[in-house]
Amino acid sequence: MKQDKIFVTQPSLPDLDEFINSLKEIWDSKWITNMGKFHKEFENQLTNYLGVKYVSLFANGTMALISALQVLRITGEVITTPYSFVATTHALWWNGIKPVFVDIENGYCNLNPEKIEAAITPNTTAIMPVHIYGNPCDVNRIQEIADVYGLKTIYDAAHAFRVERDGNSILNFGDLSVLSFHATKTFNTIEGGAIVCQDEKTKKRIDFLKNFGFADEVTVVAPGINAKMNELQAAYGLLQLKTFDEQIKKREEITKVYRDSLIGVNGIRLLKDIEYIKHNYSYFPIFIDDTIYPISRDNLYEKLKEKNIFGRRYFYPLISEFPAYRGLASSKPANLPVANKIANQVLCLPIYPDLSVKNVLLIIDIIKNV
Ligand code: T4K
Repeated sequence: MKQDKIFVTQPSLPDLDEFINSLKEIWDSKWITNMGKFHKEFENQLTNYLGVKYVSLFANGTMALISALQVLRITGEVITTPYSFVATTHALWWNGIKPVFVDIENGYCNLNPEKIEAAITPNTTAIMPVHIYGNPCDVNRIQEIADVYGLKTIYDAAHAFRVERDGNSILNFGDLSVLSFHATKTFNTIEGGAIVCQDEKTKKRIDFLKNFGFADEVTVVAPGINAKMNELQAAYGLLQLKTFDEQIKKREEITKVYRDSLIGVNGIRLLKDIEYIKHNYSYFPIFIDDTIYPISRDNLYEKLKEKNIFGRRYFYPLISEFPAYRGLASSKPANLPVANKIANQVLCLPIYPDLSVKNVLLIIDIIKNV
């Protein structure tokens, strides 16, 4: 009998009866969007849960990224990573900003701070790194560079929900951090996102911008957009918060099984575990060196697929390889040797709270016995 399909991820959903109760309340009130009761409550609870100063909810992560650049009036050129989901760079393009790709470091696949300065020009206004797979960037070094050159820092923290460094939320670094609550993320509100900021004035500007620029009924202070999270998403998110710690525990258990079994397998590299990081175990990437491992990354990807196991090559191809961006000088493979190597080696294995250990062991068995 063929194995049921196992995808790279599967969303955890809140208890249906509890959600129906919330829906009944929304139905009775007839207040379904525009910063209602659930929106306010979800923002408050998230702010506490994440240990941050201000949270502003969005309809999705991409609208939050696009808006974050507007909030800080970023223009010209922005230094960013080619090793991410396309939305990171698309957000720049939608703002008429030129992305300047800088290579990543081998250890955690994050933007390499040592390569940033060489890419700065008089047009550079900001750095937009990504905490890829939820592993924190070198935030201190990046901030040092930003301070010297007078640049803003906007973190794409789509993967970094609840990640902490030395007991402090990683979202507290940089000018702004942007979260995604898409169905495929560790924390989901079906679609959804948020901007985390550090002061009240900025929070106000974010809230104006996500609501057409309205400051009150008759005052529009900026050319804003409609990027609000609705009441159904917010009610769903509130319920998710109740079970999130449990969900993370299950992810941690799965990570441990993968790590214990795959560490030391010839030709497979895992990301290093760091003690002072509180992880969210959002992804489990492995990196295949096919000069040592018996088959190529793509062959392993196909072999798993034959067995109904759908890993994903996040993040291949590099963003810099897509038609919209490949003509840029910074997209040249010679400028991005590490990113090119990693993109050709990576395979993200299935990980989600309801994935059984039996199925994890099955995946491991296939990988070890190709
Ligand atoms: N920045 C970064 C660094 C990001 O990773 C993302 C999103 C963003 C920004 C933008 O945030 P949002 O605007 O999306 O909030 C997925 C997601 O669509 C995308 O949100 C995510 N990154 C990216 C890494 O992955 P796909 O094209 O791989 O998704 P899809 O539909 O193939 O789903 C993957 C697997 O998940 C499926 O094979 C099965 C499972 N799945 C998916 C959905 C949608 C389910 O079981 N249920 C579902 O409802 O992009």
